[in-house]
This record gives sequence, C-alpha cells and structure tokens, in this order.
Amino acid sequence: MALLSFERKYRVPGGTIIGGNLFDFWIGPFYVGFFGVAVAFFALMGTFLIFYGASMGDTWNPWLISIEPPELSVGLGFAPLNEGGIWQLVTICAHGAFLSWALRQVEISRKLGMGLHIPAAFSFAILAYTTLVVIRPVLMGAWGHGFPYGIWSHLDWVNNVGYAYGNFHYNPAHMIAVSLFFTTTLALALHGSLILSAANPEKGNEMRVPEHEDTFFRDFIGYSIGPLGIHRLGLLLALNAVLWSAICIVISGTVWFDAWSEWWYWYVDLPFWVNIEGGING
Ligand code: UQ1
Repeated sequence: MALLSFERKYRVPGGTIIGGNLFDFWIGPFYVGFFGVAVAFFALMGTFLIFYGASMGDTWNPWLISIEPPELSVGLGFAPLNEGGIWQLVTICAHGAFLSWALRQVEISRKLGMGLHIPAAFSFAILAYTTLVVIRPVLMGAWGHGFPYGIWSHLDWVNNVGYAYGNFHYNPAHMIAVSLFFTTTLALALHGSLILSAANPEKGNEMRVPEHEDTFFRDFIGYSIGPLGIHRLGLLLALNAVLWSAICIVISGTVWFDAWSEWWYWYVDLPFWVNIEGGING
C-alpha cells in the first residue's frame, strides 16, 4: 500500500483520551488532538518565558542566555519572577509540553492499534529531566539544585556538580550508565550495518532475508538474537542508559555526599583484608 493511501485508510477517528472528537483532526501531516493543542500552548508559553527572561538578562548571545533557578535560600518556595520564578514557570511548561507530547503519542498509537512502546520509552526521557529539576531538588530541599536553562550554563552546571562529588567517573551508577550508552551504540551499529548489508546484496542478487541475518551471526559468534530480539535488546539497553543516568545523579547529594572515589572503600574495608598488616589500612 502506498504511503498516501495507507495514511488515508488509517486516519480514523477515535482513540482519543480527552476531548472526544473535538480536536480529533489533522493539520497537514500532523495529528492535533487535545494534547497537540496542549503541547502548542505549553511550548509557546515556555518559549515566551525564556525570551522574557533573556530580555531581563545582560546578553542576547544565544550561547550565553541563561534562565537561572532560584537561590538555594528560597528552598522549595515560589520565587519572584526575575529571581528564579521564570525558571519555575518554564519548568512547569516543560513538564506540560513533555507529558502532553507523550499522551499525544498514546493517542496516535491507539488510533493505529499499536502497542504503547513509544510513549513508554519517551517517558524515560521525561523521567530523566524530572529527576534533574524536580525529584533531586525536592529531595535536597531547594529548587536551586535544578540546572539552569542555558546552552553554556547547563554545561557549567554538569561540570560543577560532577566535581562537587570528586569525580563523577567514580560514581558506580554513572559507570553503569556510560557502559549502557556505549553498548547501545554497539547494538545499533551491529544492527544498522547488518540490515544495510542484507538490503544491499552483491549485484545480481535479490535482497537478503532475516534468515541470512540470523545465519551471519550464527556463523560469526554461534548465536543470533533474532530480528525481533535485537529491537528488544536495543530498547532495553537504551532505556537502562537513561534510567541509570537518572539514578547516578539522584543518589548524589541525597544518599551520598562525599567524593564518589570514597564510596569504593567498601571494597578496601571488606573483612578479608581490612586488618592485614602492611595493607592499605594497617
Ligand atoms: C542479531 O542476531 C539479529 O538477528 C538476526 C539482528 O537482527 C536483524 C541484529 O541486528 C543483530 C545485531 C544481531 C546480533 C546481536 C546479538 C546480541 C548476538
């Protein structure tokens, strides 16, 4: 079925969560729905607030514009607009837009009779953001622990927070997250190259089929995870990369306050060698 006739066949009413038929229409290629309207509202509002905040700052250099969270002394209260209040409103708008975006994915999935894997996956990205600007600041008792909304300033924030705990590379959850990011790229490189190799056979041959793909990996390493399995693995790796990133930051400053390198002394202090003469402790 050609794409245009497919779209005509599947552009069906229904599947909405809120709003019934009211917003159940398309603008050009884009499905609108109640959550499309909500996304537009929150995104425009947030963008306007960022420009308003920038207008009160001292630069229009897009690299340097920064919407700062409130001072730590504000705690978990509301701040005046130009003392972190804009950051608070932008954070609310961002959540409104991200959650509406996820729910619009749910509505489109329901229309098409598909699973909800896409909004479920996107929810992990939202969770990562929420961890940084809501969950961890709340656990630490001040909105000021959130990151500033600026291209350069958020990089400074990452740098400073990382070194506030010695060196983040010693954070065991960070180690797991980084390993998962690398493994995700490995999986996508293996998968992408395998699919392209099967789709681009030697001249004169027909396109290869999944059996060829399976056979390559069975010949190569004695195991094929299968054409469906590789996508399950990819999703599992990618979601865990995000999840462990959120874990590595949320434990810093809430359950662990020292340099992360100190954490590893649990190993040095194991009973087997803790009191060995001439050892690191004795
Ligand atoms: C694989 O086994 C497989 O099944 C045929 C794919 O699907 C097309 C893949 O893309 C990849 C990369 C593999 C190999 C992966 C592992 C974990 C053995």
